[in-house]
Amino acid sequence: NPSDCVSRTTPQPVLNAQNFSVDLRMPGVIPTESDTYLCMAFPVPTNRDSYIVDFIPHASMDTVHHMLLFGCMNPVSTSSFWDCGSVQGTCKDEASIMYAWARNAPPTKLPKGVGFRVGKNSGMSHFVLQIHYGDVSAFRDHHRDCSGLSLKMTTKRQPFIAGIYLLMSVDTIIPPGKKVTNSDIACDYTSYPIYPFAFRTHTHRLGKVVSGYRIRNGKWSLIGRQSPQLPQAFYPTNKEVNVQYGDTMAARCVFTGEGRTSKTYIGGTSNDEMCNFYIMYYMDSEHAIPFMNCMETGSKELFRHIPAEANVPIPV
Ligand code: IYT
Ligand code: CU
Repeated sequence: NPSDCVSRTTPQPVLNAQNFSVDLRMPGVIPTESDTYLCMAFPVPTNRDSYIVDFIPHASMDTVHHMLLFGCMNPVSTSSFWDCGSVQGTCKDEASIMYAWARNAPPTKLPKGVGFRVGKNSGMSHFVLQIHYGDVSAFRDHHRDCSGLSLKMTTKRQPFIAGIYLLMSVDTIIPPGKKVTNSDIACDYTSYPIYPFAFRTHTHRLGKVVSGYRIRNGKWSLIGRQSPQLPQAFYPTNKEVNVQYGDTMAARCVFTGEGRTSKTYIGGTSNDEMCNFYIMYYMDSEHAIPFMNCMETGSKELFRHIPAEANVPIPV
C-alpha cells in the first residue's frame, strides 16, 4: 500500500504528555528474492522508562510473510536496513521478542493495564523490526515497501509488566527417516507468579506439533498447543493457567525425520531445526522479570506423564 510510505514522513501527533505513538517502518525497500529477511533498528525515543501498550501492524498482505519485533541494547546495525537472514541476525547481545505478526493469523492484544517495559534502564534501548518477505513477485513493478508497526506507548507506570518465557531445545537430534522424534524441555519455576495469556510455537519444516504445560502437584495443565506449520503468531492461551513458585514448565516438540537423508540438528538455517515454545505473560510490576528461559532437557520419567494430545498432529 503506497500510502503507508507517505504516512511515515508526516509528523507524529503528540497525544498528551504521557502517551505517544512510534512508527517503525521499513524505509521503502524492494526485496528482490523470495524469502528475504530484512531488519531495521530504531532507538527507543525516550530515556525514561516507557511502556508499549498496543501494537498496530501495517503489513502488505501479498508480500509480508511475517514480522517480528525484538528489543535489545545492541542491534547488529544501525544504518538503515540490513539483511538479517540466518547469517547476520538481529542483535549483538541477546534479543527479546515482543510481538509477532503472521499472515492469516489474528494479531495479539495486550490485556488492559499490561505493558512491555522499554528504555535504557530496562535493558532495551533499541527496537529491531524483522520482516520476512515471502513471495516477492508483487515487487516486479518496483514499488517500495514500508511495512511495519506502530507502537502505542506511555510513560505512565503500568500495574502489570508483559514478559516472555521461552522454552527452547539446544540438543535435539532428529535421525533421518525416523517417523517421530520428541524434543522435551522442562524447568522448575522458582519466581513470582506469572499469568500467561498468549503463546507462540516455532520450528522449521520438520515440526508437527508443539505443546506447552504447567505441571503442579503432578497434574499437567495445557498452556497452548499448535502446529508450527500454521502462521507462527502469538495465539491466546488455552485457559487461565498461572504459574507459581514450585511449578514445573514443560514443552514438547514433535518432529519427523521423514524425507531427510542425514541427521538434523538445532541451528539457524532452514536445513536445521528449532524447538521453541514462547509464553507471553503478565506479572505484577513490583517484581517483574521481563524475560526468562528454559533450556533444560526434560527427564524421561517426567515426560512419561505428558498428556497424549502432545503427540496428536494438528491438521494444517
Ligand atoms: C536456537 C533457537 O532455538 N533459536 C530460537 C530461539 C531464540 C530466540 C531468541 C534464541 C535466542 C533469542 O534471543 I528472541 I539466544 C530462534 O532464533 N527463534 C526464532 C527467532 O529468532 C525469534 C523464532 O522465530 O522463534
Ligand atoms: Cu528457527
